[in-house]
Amino acid sequence: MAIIMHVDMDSFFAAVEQRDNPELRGKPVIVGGHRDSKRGVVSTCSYEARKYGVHSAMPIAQAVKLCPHGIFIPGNHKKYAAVSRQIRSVFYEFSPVVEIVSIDEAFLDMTGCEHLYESLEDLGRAIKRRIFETVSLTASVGIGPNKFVAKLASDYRKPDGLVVVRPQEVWDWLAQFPVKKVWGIGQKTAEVLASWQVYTIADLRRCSRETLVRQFGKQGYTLYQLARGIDHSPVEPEAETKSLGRETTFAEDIAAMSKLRQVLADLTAEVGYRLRRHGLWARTITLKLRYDDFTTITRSSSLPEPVNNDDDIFHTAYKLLVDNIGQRPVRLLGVYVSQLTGFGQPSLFSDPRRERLTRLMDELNTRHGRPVLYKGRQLPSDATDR
Ligand code: TTP
Ligand code: MG
Repeated sequence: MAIIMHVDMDSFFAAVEQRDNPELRGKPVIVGGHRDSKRGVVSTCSYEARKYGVHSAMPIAQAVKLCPHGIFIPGNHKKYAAVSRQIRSVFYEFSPVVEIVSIDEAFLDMTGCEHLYESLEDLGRAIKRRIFETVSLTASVGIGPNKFVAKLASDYRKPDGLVVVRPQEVWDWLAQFPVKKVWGIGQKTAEVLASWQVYTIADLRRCSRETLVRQFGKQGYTLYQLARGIDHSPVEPEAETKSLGRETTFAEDIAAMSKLRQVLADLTAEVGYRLRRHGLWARTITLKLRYDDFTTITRSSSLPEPVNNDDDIFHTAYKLLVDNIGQRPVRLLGVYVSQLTGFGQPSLFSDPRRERLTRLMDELNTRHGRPVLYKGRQLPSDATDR
């Protein structure tokens, strides 16, 4: 039986601020912008601020209304990234199989290591203690037979929580949760389920597999399994990433090169961002094309040096596109990168300003949890006239 641990830091950015400024401790601290910031959004806030209804992704202006006496801080992403690296090094003390999910969160596959600890509770206490010794911050830990259960468990007693769910407890424990907590259930799916009077995981178990598949397709089957606590998804360690990529199927086939170029720019921006987030460089760029008659081709180009800059990936992929497009409309376009290494360097010829710009874009996009800055080539070609 697998043993999966999920670790998630408590109110991460805000906790770092409270750690470094003792006068902020016990106070409602809101990170994301100054209180007069017109366009800022809340990155996170201390648990003291959550009592007032403030939460991540809320406009700062709204947070000011809910919590007028809050302490508003723009935040220091560089510092949080440095703390994140320290926490990661603790994860690797416990297991080599670590999947970094975000700046403050990871899954650790602990299968086979349980005998090193008196109990699973002991294991959880040990990692919490090591994290606290290393960065003086609290984390919440969930331990269960799979990723889905472990993640719910770490969230269950936040902050400073430790929850162990044993295989024989999974069925009863899961029943209470609202369906929104199930991976892949967003607003839309939740609305369909609500129209069936399905609100909790216990309710969801009353839906037959056939009903769920008919309504939601392949995802319906996943829901059926997750409702029963079944999740075989592996913990995917960083170093084993062999390739990554992104593809998109168009609602209508596209023939216009200008439109394909723009889509390609979007795809490469996302692939580049993911590469850099994982600290990886790629030697090989692959373009995938599916034509209107469903013939699919992939064409690759290997570079003399590993790259992870959007521009390098884009120019290589764009050349492949130009060389292979032919006359037929395109149904699917994809970009993949492979031959990944954990180290590389900006090429000798690259412009340091470009590297700085990339870092700035990544930082902003990470802070907002979605792309907020674009390159010109990602805009529709008619938008450049406006
Ligand atoms: P989370 O783990 O989602 O939140 P948290 O650690 O602040 O609080 P919790 O105790 O509930 O885990 O995200 C980690 C950090 O990522 C968070 O401190 C700030 C950043 N973040 C954003 O910048 N924007 C967002 O919308 C979210 C959700 C997080
Ligand atoms: Mg967190």
